[in-house]
Amino acid sequence: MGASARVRLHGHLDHPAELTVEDLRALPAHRLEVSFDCLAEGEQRHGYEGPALWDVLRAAGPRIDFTGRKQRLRFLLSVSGADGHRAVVSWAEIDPDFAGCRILLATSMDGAPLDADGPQLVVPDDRCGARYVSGVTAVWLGPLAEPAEVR
Ligand SMILES: Nc1nc2c(c(=O)[nH]1)N[C@H]1C(S)=C(S)[C@@H](COP(=O)(O)O)O[C@H]1N2
Ligand SMILES: [Mo]
Repeated sequence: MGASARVRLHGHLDHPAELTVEDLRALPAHRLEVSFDCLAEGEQRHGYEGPALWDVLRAAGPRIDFTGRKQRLRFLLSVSGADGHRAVVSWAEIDPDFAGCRILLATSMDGAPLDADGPQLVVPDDRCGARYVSGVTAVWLGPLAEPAEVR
């Protein structure tokens, strides 16, 4: 890993960007103490600090029609880690008009900065730790296409 990992924000955005962890610190930071269950390691407890994924995306200008409330419901985020681990978050999960979950892109874990490794997705409402994608390299925003009809 280099001295400063970068996160690529891409997809349906007016301002796609490549952000360092330091860039993420320009947004309002939240602190969360969380616990989650790992299938392999059992219960884990960590303290995270970083911006809300919602604020990161809003700053990148999502190409979503916000005039009504229905148009945004087909959008999702794909969050990728450096090792290929990947998880989907639906737009409605982070949108305050819907679930409004306080999902973060953490810039530090247990007080240790994540500049070299890249930020970590923090999903405090998840019981399981598998969506806590670490070493995030990319966040893609886009609509889910109409699922193919089952024949
Ligand atoms: N990039 C990446 N992130 C990942 C994983 C992974 O394999 N790759 N495993 C997940 C799983 S299964 C768990 S339980 C948590 C464990 O986080 P911790 O090791 O910081 O406690 O990380 C998650 N984040
Ligand atoms: Mo896990």
